Amino acid sequence: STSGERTAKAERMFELMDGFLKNDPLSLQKDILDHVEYTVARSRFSFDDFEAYQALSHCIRDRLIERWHDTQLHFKRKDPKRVYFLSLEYLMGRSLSNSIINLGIRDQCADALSQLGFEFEVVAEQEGDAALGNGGLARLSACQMDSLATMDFPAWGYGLRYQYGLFRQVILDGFQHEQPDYWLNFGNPWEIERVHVTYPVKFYGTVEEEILNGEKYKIWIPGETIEAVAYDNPIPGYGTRNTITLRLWAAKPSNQHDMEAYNTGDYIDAVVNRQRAETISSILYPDDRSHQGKELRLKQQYFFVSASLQDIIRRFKDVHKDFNKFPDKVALQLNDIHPALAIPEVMRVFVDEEHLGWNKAFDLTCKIFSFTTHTVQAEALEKIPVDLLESLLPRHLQIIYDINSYFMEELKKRIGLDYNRLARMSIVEEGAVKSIRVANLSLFCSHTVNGVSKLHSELLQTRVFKDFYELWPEKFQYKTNGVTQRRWIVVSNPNLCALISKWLGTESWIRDIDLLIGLREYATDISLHQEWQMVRRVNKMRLAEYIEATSGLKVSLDAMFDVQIKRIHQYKRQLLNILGIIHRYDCIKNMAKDDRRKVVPRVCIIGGKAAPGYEMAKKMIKLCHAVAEKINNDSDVGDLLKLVFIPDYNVSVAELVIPGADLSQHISTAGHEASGTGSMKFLMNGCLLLATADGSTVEIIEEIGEDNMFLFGAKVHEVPTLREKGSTIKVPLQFARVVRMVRDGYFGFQDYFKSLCDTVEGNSDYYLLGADFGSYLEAQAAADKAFVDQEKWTRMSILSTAGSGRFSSDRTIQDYAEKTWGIEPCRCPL
Ligand code: F58
Repeated sequence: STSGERTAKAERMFELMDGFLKNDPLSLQKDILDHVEYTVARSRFSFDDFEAYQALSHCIRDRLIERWHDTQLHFKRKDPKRVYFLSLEYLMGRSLSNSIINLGIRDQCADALSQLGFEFEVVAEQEGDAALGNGGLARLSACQMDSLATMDFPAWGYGLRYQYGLFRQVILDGFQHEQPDYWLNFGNPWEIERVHVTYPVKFYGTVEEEILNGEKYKIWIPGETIEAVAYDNPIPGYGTRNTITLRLWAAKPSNQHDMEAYNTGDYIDAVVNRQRAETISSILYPDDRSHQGKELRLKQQYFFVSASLQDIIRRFKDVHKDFNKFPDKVALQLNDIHPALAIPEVMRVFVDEEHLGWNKAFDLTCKIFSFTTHTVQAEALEKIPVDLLESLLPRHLQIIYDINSYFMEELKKRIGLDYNRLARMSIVEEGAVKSIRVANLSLFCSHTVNGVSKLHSELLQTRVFKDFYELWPEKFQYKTNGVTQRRWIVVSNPNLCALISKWLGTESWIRDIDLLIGLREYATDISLHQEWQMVRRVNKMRLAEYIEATSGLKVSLDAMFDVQIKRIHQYKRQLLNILGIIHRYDCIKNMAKDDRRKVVPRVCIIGGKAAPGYEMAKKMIKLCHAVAEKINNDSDVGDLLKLVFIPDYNVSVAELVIPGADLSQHISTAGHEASGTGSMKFLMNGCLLLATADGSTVEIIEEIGEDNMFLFGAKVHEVPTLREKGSTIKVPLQFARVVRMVRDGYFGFQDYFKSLCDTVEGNSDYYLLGADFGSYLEAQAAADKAFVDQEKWTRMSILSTAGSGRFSSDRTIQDYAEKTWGIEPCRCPL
């Protein structure tokens, strides 16, 4: 069309546009009712809470889309350097409340609903969790997306759109059972399907050579092609118009028809085969330890990496003619080593498709990648069997070999012919099963490797990646994790949020967390104390109601609510907690009746999922139930001690439990928790911590001081010596006694618990439960003592919140932006 026609068309478009969607309660009501009729297809005269949730979500979605379009257009015009965050896991939880709060229209929505006869909280409860991840790493990604949007960074998240999220945990007779989480059953208003944003992803096949203009090139002739379809999830920032994209890929059968199959007449088989393609993005692996050598897992990794890179390179090429500026425009962040196939894939595209030549391609590659590791366990570092890689991605294996030869040459220049060390550092591991060490590949090809806490980084430098650190110390950084205060205070603890804003005289801390420190000034103010206690009690009430609804158990609000919620792991030592509870029970039983009056009442709350194949973790869950059964039904004990296992722990459950906790436990054996982020959420909410000096706790101590928490246990440097001592360590008598109670069948299931008891006795006590038991009990006693003094407890609680600013993901992201990615804010004008 001519330019005159185009202008006329644009003018007409403007005429037809009503302006932006309005956010006053009346406009919202109209929009909700429209969505009830036209999206949900119900009558505006009769719809229920769930339908109200659907309609409201669509209203919010419309508003998100407006801002998202503006933001994307703004980024396009400005063409800033962008960060692309590659992660196989995101634990987003619910989106409605979070979006409404970030859009700044919480009160308007609540008003609109209430005039229609609905209650906001009840409507928000209708939403299910998006649980596309396992634990800490995945929730961290979600917090970081929120911070990236809020701080106006030009960022994209990429991941997989699993059809089955993390399994639902069902407890039957005290045992964990896993049920599939088919979370898309009721539709997902928070995603936008981009039917036209699709890329072919190839697998299998052979590598051949071709000659082009006298040069030899490798070409990969794939054996299978699967289509990746984009689903965009807009992520709104708080206090800004910026709304960024989390793009998740779903696998669909490719449109390239296999004529052969159709011609032979086996139509049904051909269609069924195509349908199988979808399995690639169907299931999240529920193991949060390691995944080794599974073909489907490898396919998932490559599928999402390949689609994301095609998308990223296409976006770059829309604007730039050659690749010289690639590192100035693109930062690729590998969230752990699971997306590390991005490295050989970028090399393949540069060398085989863009014909940049090996040296230039490698130079560019090394400038764009950074990675963050989330573990201390060397055994969690992924290895890919060469056989598997060779069949699935033959060209990538060649590229990795080429990178490794170059790496070995470089190494020899630095360290000479130290063959042991060369073998240790090599990307290719020889041995019974020849395999690729993904961590070594990532270390060599990334410009930066980050740990997730100061202590974690020290362990990486001195143990896990020592060889690499000695040669390339400049690559090593750390960014202590953080969590977003938007979700973990504003959404989940609205009363505390209002109280903080009242005393600080501003809501600015929601964007500028450093202001929280201002609460320190009022830590001894009696009127703040009263209001603080009131807020905490209301939260405890909410939690007590939930406990009663899920387990039938009535708990006293005067008791200390003592919580440990996280994935179940031996190193996280839920068993230490349970043995401590048995000890407490035993003490109460053996006390004279009169003395029982001195006991500080407790409600012990444990929650978490065990990986389906993790036997010891499953036994801990059963033990918790067996002990609870005994204690909760013992009339000698009454309200002095209760034990509750909260089933199906997830993000939404955490939002309810954390604000209601008085004390929370973070009790991993020192040197095992890379960071830990649960502790940060509790800290923000004024819950006191009972913890070992592990992961980020070390830095929490720096912020709030040892006096404001209950610290115990062996320090990192003491752990190796204690392990060497093994059974010669003097273990407290009480420890032997409680383990014996379990062994002797005091809680039933004697045979079943035997192997669990074996893991904590004598030389087998790898996680040092026995060695730490004495100081654990002392810390518990100190917590009891402090709890009786409510003034002291409240002061400690206020100081915890006041000191939590350093643990906001806003600070983490600011650090990444400056020190690792080299990106700057790009704020969309209002
Ligand atoms: C967790 N790792 C760390 N890994 O355990 C925790 O200390 C840290 O705070 C958190 O990351 C965030 O940095 C973690 O969650 C996994 O879930 C992996 C999933 C895939 C396989 C290997 C473990």
